[in-house]
Amino acid sequence: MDDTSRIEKARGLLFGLALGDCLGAPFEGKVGVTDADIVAKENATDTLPHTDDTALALVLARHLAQRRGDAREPEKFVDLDLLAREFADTWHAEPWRGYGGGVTTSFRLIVEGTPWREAIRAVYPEGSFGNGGAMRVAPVALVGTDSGQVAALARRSTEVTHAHDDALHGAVCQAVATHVALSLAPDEPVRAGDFVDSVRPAVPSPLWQDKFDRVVELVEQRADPAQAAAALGNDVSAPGSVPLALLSFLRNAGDPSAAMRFAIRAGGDTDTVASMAGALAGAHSGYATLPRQAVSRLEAAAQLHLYAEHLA
Ligand code: R7I
Ligand code: MG
Ligand code: MG
Repeated sequence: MDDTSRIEKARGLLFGLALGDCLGAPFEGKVGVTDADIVAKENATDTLPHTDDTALALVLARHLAQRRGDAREPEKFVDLDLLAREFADTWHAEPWRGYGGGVTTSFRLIVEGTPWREAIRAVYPEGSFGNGGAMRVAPVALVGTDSGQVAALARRSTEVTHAHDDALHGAVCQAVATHVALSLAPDEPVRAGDFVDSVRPAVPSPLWQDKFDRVVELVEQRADPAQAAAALGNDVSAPGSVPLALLSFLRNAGDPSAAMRFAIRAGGDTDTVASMAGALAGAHSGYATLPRQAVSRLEAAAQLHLYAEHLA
């Protein structure tokens, strides 16, 4: 891959992540959303404000852009104590961005001085299985050079807030899938079965393997958003949202806007599912394929450009 296409794909990944979040947020919990409702948001003229998903993805992108050490040494590249503090400080500065209930308590405790390992088990003693690790993880796909490195970075970036295995599996799934999407040429047809087979070894859990089987079946059946949500879930848990994002991308490969609309029409946790689908689709198809009118209105457009160049 040459430098131009690398930057184009890095921008696609980060802007896709933010755009899905911004377009999805107004539709959270709404039923009967149509393509036309979403296109109207794409074509409006006002600024597109983001939620916690983009806010924390920007923190992770900045952390990775500092390039402590080398991606082959994930323990240096992601500094757990520092990253926990950076996430908590970002929540503290703007707590109104729509954070989950569990992380809100952990972040408050961390800001007050509780060690993060203790703080993240205050609400859920087994650790949160929320999708908060997966929603922000995609930038690690830009710095890891193979699936193993990407998975290790994904786990480290997640474990400072989410200790539950399913939250970690969700983040690894989203990160490795994003890495695979980056590796495919934009004009190359995406075969769902092959794509999923590239992700499977990184997520060795029966629950997740079953979800992968269903994703491939739903692509073959040309499932609509309602069928997809019924089969895979559309909630704030990692297993109930990451597979739906993967399907939204695979059902609409080559068309990021369609992937995000599919995710939003599936309902439930629309900002997060559309954001994860947007990151996958943008990483595959590149920045130029995102709706121009909408990306220019993203609240964080300047930072997204900066980190895309740093991380590409
Ligand atoms: O995972 P997290 O950061 O939430 C991300 C979601 C995204 O949709 C964002 O857009 C934002 O809206 O929130 O935050 P957590 O608080 O760790 O988890 C989110 C939710 O998952 C919690 O508020 C709970 O409803 C649920 N949850 C659990 N419920 C019961 N038992 C997570 N873990 C558990 C659990 O162990
Ligand atoms: Mg959100
Ligand atoms: Mg959400």
